[in-house]
Amino acid sequence: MKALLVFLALYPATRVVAESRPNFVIIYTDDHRWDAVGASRASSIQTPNIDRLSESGRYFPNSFVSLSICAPSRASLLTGYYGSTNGVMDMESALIVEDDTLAERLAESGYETSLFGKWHLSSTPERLGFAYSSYFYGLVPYWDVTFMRQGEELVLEGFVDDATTRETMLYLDTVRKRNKPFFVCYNSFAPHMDNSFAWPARESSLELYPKSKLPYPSTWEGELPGKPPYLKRNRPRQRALEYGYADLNNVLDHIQGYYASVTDMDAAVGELLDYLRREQLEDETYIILMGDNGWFNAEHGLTSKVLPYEESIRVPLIVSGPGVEAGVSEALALNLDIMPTVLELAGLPEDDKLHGRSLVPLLKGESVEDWREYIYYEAPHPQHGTMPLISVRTKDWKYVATYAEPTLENLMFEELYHLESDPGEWRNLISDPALDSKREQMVAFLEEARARYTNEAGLGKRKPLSGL
Ligand SMILES: [Ca+2]
Repeated sequence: MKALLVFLALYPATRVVAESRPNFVIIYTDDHRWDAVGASRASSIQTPNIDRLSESGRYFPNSFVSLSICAPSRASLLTGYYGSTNGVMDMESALIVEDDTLAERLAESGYETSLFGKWHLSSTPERLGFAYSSYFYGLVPYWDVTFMRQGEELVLEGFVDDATTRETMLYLDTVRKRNKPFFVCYNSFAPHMDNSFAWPARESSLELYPKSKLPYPSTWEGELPGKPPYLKRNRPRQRALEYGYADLNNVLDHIQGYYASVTDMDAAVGELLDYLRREQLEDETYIILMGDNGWFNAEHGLTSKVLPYEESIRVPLIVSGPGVEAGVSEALALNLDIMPTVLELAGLPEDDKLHGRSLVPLLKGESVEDWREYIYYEAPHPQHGTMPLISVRTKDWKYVATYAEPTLENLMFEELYHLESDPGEWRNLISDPALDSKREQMVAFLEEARARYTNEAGLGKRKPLSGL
């Protein structure tokens, strides 16, 4: 016994663990649509730094979020649950799960946990498991933003994502000397619109995208055939008209600003990637880059997000790190998969209540025969002018059900798209009698997902987290 005590004194548990456990850096980019990375080969966007990550890591071109808006997407990332279980289905709600967040589980097992940049939950980083944080809440300017660093306000000069990178590197300089593994959440702000609803990107980045050469969606005039009629008069379209989308020149201004802001964000991410390489942390660190939601750049004449179309719900996802086989995985991935993936890579217990699935076999380049056949998307609470809706998307098809009430009763409108032949979702095939069996299959998926992922499926007792 005495010998054991001496051993434990010499080798504290966290020290032993540190030598075998990897670090994590999650880069959660804001309003970053799937085709706004070079790896997508779907646009002329320039993201040379994120491209480096995709070349050395695994790129998931078919990645989605569970609800395409800031707070719910982040709540699902941190809890591993859909919003209808964790309670966050709009921008104001509080988390209601009592289960530990991803950050709490890692902190309890000896990880140094931290969060930098944008925060958009009604709690604080500290309360949800981040021991260190330097952040700002919600909507801010692009330049000279006031951060809250460990409870103290300070204005950080320059472009907001550059400031987030500097704060992250400052912290890593210190924490990596503690001989404990670290878990960093780096949340960009760009390419989210700034607090004046513009994209004040660097002039040098704007010049990369001359408007005369920018592609634009052929549906920018917003005729909305086959879409729920309410969309013509509600916010996603009305806001677009306020932005001047009746004039193509204004649409191009927005696409240019969005692209340039992505490039500015990419440069800030590149500084962080350079640091990790320079400090020889790459070989022991998993880097996971994902968008929190997408963004309509006038597709269907719309702006913003939440709606279940590709530009809104589909996001970039790239994972690099030890043992990750470089390449592309076509599997349908979700933001809900991040938590089980990190738990497995950190050697922590599997939690079969979580709604996502570990990507680890896919990261190794293995094929997984029983991988999910569809992703489920839910936006039951009206927000940003949307009606309650839920959707399922397989590799080739999408079905959308829009309802009159948040309880998802009184079905108002159905949509069915064949994504393989109609990736822009222009032709609603719901009335095609030849596709009745396809509709039935998609509705069956939808009902299966509702039963599995809503709170009625049973998480046991739930209560609001204290202090929210
Ligand atoms: Ca967002």
